[in-house]
Amino acid sequence: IIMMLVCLINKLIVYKNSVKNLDVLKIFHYRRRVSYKMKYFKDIPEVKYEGPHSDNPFAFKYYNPDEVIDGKPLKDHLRFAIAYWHTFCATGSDPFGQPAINRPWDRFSSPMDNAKARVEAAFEFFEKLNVPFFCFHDRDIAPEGENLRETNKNLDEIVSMIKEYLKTSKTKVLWGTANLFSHPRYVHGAATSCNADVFAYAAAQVKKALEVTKELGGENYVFWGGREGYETLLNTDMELELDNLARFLHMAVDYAKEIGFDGQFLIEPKPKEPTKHQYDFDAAHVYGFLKKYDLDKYFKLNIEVNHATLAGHDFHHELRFARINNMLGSIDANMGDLLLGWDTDQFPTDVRLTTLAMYEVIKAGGFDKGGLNFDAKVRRGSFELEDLVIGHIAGMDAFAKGFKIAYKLVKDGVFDKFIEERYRSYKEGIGAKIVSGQADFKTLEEYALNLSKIENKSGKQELLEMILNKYMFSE
Ligand code: XLS
Ligand code: NI
Ligand code: NI
Repeated sequence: IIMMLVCLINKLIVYKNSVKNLDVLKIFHYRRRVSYKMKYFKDIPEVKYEGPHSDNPFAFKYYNPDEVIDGKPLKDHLRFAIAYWHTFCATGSDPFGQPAINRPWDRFSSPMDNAKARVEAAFEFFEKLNVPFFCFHDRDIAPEGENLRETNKNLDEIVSMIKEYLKTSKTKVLWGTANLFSHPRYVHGAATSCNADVFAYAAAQVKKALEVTKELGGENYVFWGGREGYETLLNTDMELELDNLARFLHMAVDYAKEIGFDGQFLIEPKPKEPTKHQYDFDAAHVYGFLKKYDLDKYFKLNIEVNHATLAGHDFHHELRFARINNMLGSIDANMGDLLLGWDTDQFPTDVRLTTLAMYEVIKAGGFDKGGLNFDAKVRRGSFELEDLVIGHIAGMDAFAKGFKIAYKLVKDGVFDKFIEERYRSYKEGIGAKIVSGQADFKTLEEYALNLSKIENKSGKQELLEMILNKYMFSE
């Protein structure tokens, strides 16, 4: 037996030396992984609903996925998704510090082996939390190769692995997207780059990402304009860049039609970061852009909390704008720190924020293809594996609670009744004429000249905030 062992080790050494870029240990790991399947979250129990009195950090307090509200289980109202990039790829590195978070699936020297391990970890995680969706960038799931051909090959390999998992998993794809911002080729942007070769490369990348999203059954496809913006107007042809961005999006729409991808296209506004000025500044900017270029019928918006606050808006404002223009597609659920001027992507735990957000979603008739994607990451200091689970539970609970409060607010017509009364002057008399288009400047002047007194009523902001608090804390 000893002789046989020595012989085997010798053979392995010879093999190791003969295969470039591979090491024996890696082969062992890979074999073991395929046949035994490593468990990354084995110390964490499956997360279940235990109710508001539970002290268990690994239990839902407010999110009971099967609780039926308005004829639909909560899980279908909320459509939670996990963001592959933050949860499985982020390492806690920031402009001041190195990676501080060690993820056990990053255990190989080859990026492709790590990508495979990440898929295993991801599906184990989805199951632990019983979450219905996930979202991904092409580069989160598979690494870049030496050239586009090799990169696409990497992607195909991982996509077929994910497809296998999807066959038995309860978790599906909410949306896919292409990372058009990390690689140095995108230094001046992608569709808005000054370099036509980069435009072409980005187009090829989105073409592939659309194919892959379709193959994985993705319900939406997101465009977040990673570096589509500028640092200084002194070197920027803004007009050409915006025209090119529109050309790019039209090509995406055409190609989706060609391959029969019927997912919803979404644009995710953000005002700044990484560039000084991002073209997709906020919901209103994007809406104007889409209208100008005849793209509005193909796109909806993916509104992110932290991006709204970076633009100087409440999240509530962005959602309201999207809703009244029939553009509310999906939500990137996170939260910023109002004292910081950047996209901190914290887990959303502020129930007032989630209440007002779900209020808009309910008023919009709920999600169609969209959902609540946790584009959120644990803090650099929260580096333990369990923090990932806890962060998601906290976010899911906050949105579930917010949904329930908002549902009551809508059902009781609390704000609707007030608003209706506030604008009553447009229901009759001169107001009705204004609204129906029967009035013009001359008739209005005649009316105003004969007005003896104008009476206004209080806007009652404090009262409404008091009522909102009552709904939030009365359960
Ligand atoms: C970055 C964005 C990004 C998009 C997907 O700020 O939020 O994560 O959601 O590309
Ligand atoms: Ni986002
Ligand atoms: Ni963001």
